[in-house]
Amino acid sequence: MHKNSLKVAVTGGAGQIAYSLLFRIASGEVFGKDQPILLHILEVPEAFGALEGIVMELEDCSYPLLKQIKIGTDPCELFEDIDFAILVGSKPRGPGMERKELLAENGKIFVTQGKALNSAKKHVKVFVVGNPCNTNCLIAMHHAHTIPKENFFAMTRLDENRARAQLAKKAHVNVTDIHRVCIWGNHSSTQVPDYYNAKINNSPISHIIQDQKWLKDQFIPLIQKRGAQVIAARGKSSAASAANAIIDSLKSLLNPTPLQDIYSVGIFSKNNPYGISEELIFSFPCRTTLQGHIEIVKDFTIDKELRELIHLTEKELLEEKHLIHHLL
Ligand code: NAX
Repeated sequence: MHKNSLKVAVTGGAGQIAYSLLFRIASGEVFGKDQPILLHILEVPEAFGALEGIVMELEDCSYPLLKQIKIGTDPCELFEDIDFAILVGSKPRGPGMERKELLAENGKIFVTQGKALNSAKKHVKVFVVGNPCNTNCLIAMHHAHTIPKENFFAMTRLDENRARAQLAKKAHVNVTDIHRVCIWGNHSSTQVPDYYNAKINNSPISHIIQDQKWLKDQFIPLIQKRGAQVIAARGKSSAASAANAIIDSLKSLLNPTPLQDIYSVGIFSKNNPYGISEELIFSFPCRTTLQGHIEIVKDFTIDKELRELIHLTEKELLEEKHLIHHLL
């Protein structure tokens, strides 16, 4: 039964991102209109009631490709034999909680889930969204001994999409005219949204956007602080745009990248061509080849200014790694 179905696990199923994400996955938007899907949704016991309501809604959509929904609280059970793991669930920062505590608390989740991933299919792709996503991804990767390290990814696509949108708005062009926008490093306020290498059609951004002051002084902090601005305005963190970025990321990982473009994703930094410390999950410009291989794009120019910014985000990731070293 369901022989050719894809098993897709999503954690944090009763959370706000999942509420936008699950329905789009079930509709066939990511894996194709002929691809049957089995959804495995993980939650903590306290949120199980709400999750049952979401399962009812998924059923009520009557999606032809959604063949089965399995819910549970045990990752070992839900990750068995899966093809994709989308790890969204994690704890929000509590009142007065220090970053170190948040890292340790969420880190523990990814130790357990990393170990549970050993029962997934060996080709499983693991996409981590729950924050701090780069370091959580590193922890999960470390504990999933049976899964190749290159199958682990952390999401920086929402930051890339934000950067594309703001550049398009400033240049009065469509977002589809903007290419090669990379987010380097950590999904945090030290991330480096790179306009130096970005293009509007085939021209460097700085040839089209004449306002150099805006590019230099406003664009980068605008993107770095966009998440905080959404929280300030909405009272909640980005959810629909985050789910949209997950969908975009999965499509990019699965399909050949157009020649003139790249996408940003946190990926294992071993043997990277930019001299970044190895053994991190670091966001680079990436592409998927025609053969389905995911590789770091090598031809980005890193001038002194960009190098300094990249160094700061790399330093932060090394500090995060140090703070959770007991979990590795
Ligand atoms: P919510 O708090 O709405 O949902 C999180 C859900 O995860 C809750 O239902 C909770 O019960 C569940 N959960 C907690 N521990 C779990 C565990 N061990 N196993 C399974 N489920 C568990 O948060 P939401 O807004 O959906 O955000 C989820 C995560 O995404 C957060 O960590 C958030 O910081 C992160 N984000 C990451 C982004 C990125 O670009 N990488 C952007 C959006 C978002 O901020």
